[in-house]
Amino acid sequence: MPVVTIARDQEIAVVTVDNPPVNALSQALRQGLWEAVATLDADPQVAAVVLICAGRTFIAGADVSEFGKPPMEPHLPDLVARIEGAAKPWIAAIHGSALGGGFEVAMGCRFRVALTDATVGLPEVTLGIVPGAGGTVRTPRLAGVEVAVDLATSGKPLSAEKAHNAGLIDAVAQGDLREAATAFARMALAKPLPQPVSARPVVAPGAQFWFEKEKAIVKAAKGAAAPMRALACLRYAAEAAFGEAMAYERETFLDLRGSEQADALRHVFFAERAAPRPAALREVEPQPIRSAAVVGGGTMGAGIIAALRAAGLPVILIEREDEAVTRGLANVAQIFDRAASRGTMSAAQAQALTEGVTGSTEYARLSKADLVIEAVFEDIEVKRAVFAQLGRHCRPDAVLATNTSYLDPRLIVEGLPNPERFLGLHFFSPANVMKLLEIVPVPETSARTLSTTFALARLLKKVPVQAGICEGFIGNRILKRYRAAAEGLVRQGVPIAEVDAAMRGYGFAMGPFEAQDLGGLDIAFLQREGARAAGQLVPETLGDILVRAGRKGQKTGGGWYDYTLDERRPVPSATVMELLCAEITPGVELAHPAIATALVNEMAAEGQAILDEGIADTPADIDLVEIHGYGFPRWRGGPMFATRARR
Ligand code: T1G
Repeated sequence: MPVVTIARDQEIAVVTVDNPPVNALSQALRQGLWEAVATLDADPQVAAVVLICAGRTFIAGADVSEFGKPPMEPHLPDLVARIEGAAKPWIAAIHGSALGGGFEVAMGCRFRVALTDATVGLPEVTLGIVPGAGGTVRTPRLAGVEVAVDLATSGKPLSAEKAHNAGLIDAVAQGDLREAATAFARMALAKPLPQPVSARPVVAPGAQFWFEKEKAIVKAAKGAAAPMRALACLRYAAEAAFGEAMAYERETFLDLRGSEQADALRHVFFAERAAPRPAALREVEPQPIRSAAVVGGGTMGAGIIAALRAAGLPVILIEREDEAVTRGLANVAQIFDRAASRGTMSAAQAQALTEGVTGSTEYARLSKADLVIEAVFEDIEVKRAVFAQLGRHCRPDAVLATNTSYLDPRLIVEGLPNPERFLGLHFFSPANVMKLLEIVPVPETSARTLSTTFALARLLKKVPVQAGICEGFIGNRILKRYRAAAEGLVRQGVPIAEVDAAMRGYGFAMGPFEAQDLGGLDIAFLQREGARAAGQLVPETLGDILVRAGRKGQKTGGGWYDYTLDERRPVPSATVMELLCAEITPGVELAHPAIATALVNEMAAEGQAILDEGIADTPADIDLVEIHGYGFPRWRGGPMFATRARR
């Protein structure tokens, strides 16, 4: 099957690209398009060319798997220039996503028509690179510098409607795209053609504009290099001639392509795409999930409900008493109301999502549910009582999951009829926002149940990682080691604020101590106290000393740091130093990079132990857990990737 085919609709030629799965710009595809330009230019019958794609999407970009190899002709910038310079105008007909090189090809076309549910964008910075075929040079000429800066430095795609308003596309179409684009072509031929994008003028903003963008981008990038490099390309594009700007962009692209950051981001790209479809489950058909229920309407339960609702599932909330039902429903409503007031959804959408949740105290209401997730208090007896009810009332094939983060799911499932339908589903707070989902099967869990929960993860747009059973599963087990190591540095005399600053410098949004102050020190404390009460030997941590002194974090006005009432800015605390002075032996002085290296090495060492014990399948799984559940900087690739040469 050739990747490029040509059909005719009278004077309009239709060039169809068919290179599954996402029509990535492989060498064969570039060659096919290269030849199509010559063929159609030479054909006197052809007045215009519609470029359309088969399958799920328009051209989704360069072929990421070719990035490690030497570039092969025809090079993409040359192909885009050739389409742009064709004797007949080309019209890009976009469905799915026109991303990166795909959008660059579309900008080589004289017009762009997109279906309503299509998106366009320049995601290169998310891969640690900049556009390599005119993205930063043509976008400002097409839609102005401001739009171009947002598109190329954020990497976020725009919906067809927004892209149309911004001037990135010429028309939004509904129904049959080929027909719409052909009709558009005929209409366009009746009028004088616009200039090719490269020939259009660009208005260069003043120095202040670039200064402000730089400031905002450095802050948002948290150490990622590509967004600033993209901004430099855009400035060049606004201030230099087209050809010079193209050369500068290409040079930047080739320089970044072989960088450590690009390597790390490609690793994450492929890990994220592999995670939702594990090879072992490829042949196992999931059960359909059309309705769900959540037991427990606290912060976690409400977040899970919000995630399920956002994926379109009707949800039943079960609580013990009527007041708790009311509180739980209010928690859910608040999540959607906040989203509406932030403008991420309309008030009508928020209302519809809220109304799709029904509350009840009757487990009998769950007789038809396809999936039930328990999110009640972390207490084994409370959880067992819930599953006793679920065992009585749910369909024998309904998937039943516990959202425990520390308890052993094997103890929770004891006595449940049809235990093959049971497993742990560990969401991360806030559950409607955080992408990580740890999937924790018990020995009885069937492949079908596992397959169904991976399908659920895809539906919820989560990043699923299967974890074996151990204390803390993958993520919290590494967190525990990370915190202990951070406390270890403090015991040796490294100031608390220096540890946090070092980890921020590494790319985390927060260091380990300020993060604990935000979340509260008491949860981990109570858990350690529980273990102590059960007779386990759990040494006193520095955090325990603070909690015993009433310092539980921001909510008590102080934890590792002091906080003033109206400010969340951490201030180093003399009280803390007094409380901890007996534990601290000053002496060690470490620069920020050395602190970060030491702590990341600890994370990776725990990750390696987790792999050795078979708790996680691959180093990439551990990297995904840290990136999507714990704020590990994506551009570092995760702790396993970042330390691969050292391990
Ligand atoms: N190259 C190679 N393989 C790709 C690919 C790509 N660009 N995009 C996706 N795949 C594979 C993916 O690994 C998976 O494989 C399958 O396609 C389906 O993907 C010069 C420098 C288009 C929105 O960053 O955002 O252009 O696991 O599961 O949910 O300036 O794929 O089946 O074997 O994600 O329907 C810029 C990335 C490149 C686009 C579709 N482009 N892709 O989502 O499917 S840089 C991107 C996506 C560039 C130029 C430069 C999504 C999608 P497998 P999927 P989906």
